[in-house]
Amino acid sequence: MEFKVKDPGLAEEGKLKIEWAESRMPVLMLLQERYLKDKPLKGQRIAGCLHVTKETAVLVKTLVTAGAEVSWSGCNPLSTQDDIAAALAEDNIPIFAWHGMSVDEFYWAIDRTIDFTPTLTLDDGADLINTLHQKHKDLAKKVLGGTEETTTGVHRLRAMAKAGALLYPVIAVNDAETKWDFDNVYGTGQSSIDGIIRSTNVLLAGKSFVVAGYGHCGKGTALRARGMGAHVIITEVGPTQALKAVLDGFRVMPMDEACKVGDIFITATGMKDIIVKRHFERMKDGAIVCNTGHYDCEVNLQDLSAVSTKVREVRMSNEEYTLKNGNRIYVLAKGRLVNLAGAEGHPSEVMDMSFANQFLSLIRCAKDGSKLEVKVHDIPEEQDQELALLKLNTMGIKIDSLTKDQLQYRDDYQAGT
Ligand code: 3DD
Repeated sequence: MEFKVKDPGLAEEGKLKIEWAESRMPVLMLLQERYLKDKPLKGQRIAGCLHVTKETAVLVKTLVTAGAEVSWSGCNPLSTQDDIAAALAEDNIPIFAWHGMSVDEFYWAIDRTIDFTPTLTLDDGADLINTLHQKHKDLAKKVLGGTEETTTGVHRLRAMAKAGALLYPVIAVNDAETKWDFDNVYGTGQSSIDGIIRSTNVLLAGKSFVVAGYGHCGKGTALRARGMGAHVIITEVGPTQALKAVLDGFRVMPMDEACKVGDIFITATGMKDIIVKRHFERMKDGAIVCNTGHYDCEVNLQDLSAVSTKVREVRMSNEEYTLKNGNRIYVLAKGRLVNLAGAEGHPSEVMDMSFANQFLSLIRCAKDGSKLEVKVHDIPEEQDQELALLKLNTMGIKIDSLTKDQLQYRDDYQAGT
């Protein structure tokens, strides 16, 4: 079977959205052109496990343009845009992804991309790499290298490497500054609000908006919610993160207090059981609860079901739980990442740099994979600076540069007051 998507008839719609993304991803398009002739990925077979969105489609087309053969699955059962999947299938990409997959179907799709016997892997959350290592060790040993897109995935891979379980080198794309300091902050900030608004259309201004976790994603979401006039409350377990939130002007309190005052709750921690039974039982009637972390473990829906008498879908990606105490709580995107399961994910402009890092990292794996140490590698600092400069150029923004004299001064440790 060369592909499995929800409806191949959606391809035309998907193609238009992909064109839209291409027009707003100038860095990736520049790199596509730069490597068109040399085709550095020629002979490479790339298995990808990453949200199927219009931006991902541009990355897939870039990999193919650089000579790779590609097989693809989504990295979340609810984040696939079916029209994009149809467009990729029409472009003869072996893609196995549709919105609303079961967990079994999700792993069935990953297995299809492994059947493709990849030489490189591209992952978002490490489910592909983990499946390869758990179930196909023989194939994993033939992989030259891989890349990992997200914070949670990099954590998992660093733990695997520490346990000596990693079988090939992986590049932590998430840890590139031109990824985490843009995608995680500005991307998640905007796309999470987008997901909440598409699923509820509530007014954010004046609402008590509780953000669990003040990491890059939580910080970006808190900033955007404040910009929409919400009264933002932060919950945290990290003293320094909590202190930053206080000094950034946000109220900080434990979830046990925030649950009583919040109108809207969003988790962005990467940790499980952030909102649990005792919180649901003390929430206001009509509270809205969602998550923007990679996995759906942050909002404990088993706990919510245990204190509810009924559940019904009241609008797309929005389920109303009626509690035994008579209150109603609205859960968005079934507790999965609301920005992708409830909307279209981050805007193209910010995915432009995330995916430029993916592309350059896969080229590095193809070229040096066999020589790279089997561990989690960081992106070179020069790549970050080059991509940021490229991005500025595409925005028509010029910056200063140090003179020879200043460069000398910078490195002259004897220069004092
Ligand atoms: N992610 C968010 N928006 C996305 C989009 N438009 N296309 C593909 C993936 C997208 C997830 C990324 O933010 C990934 O970097 C992450 O999960 O950290």
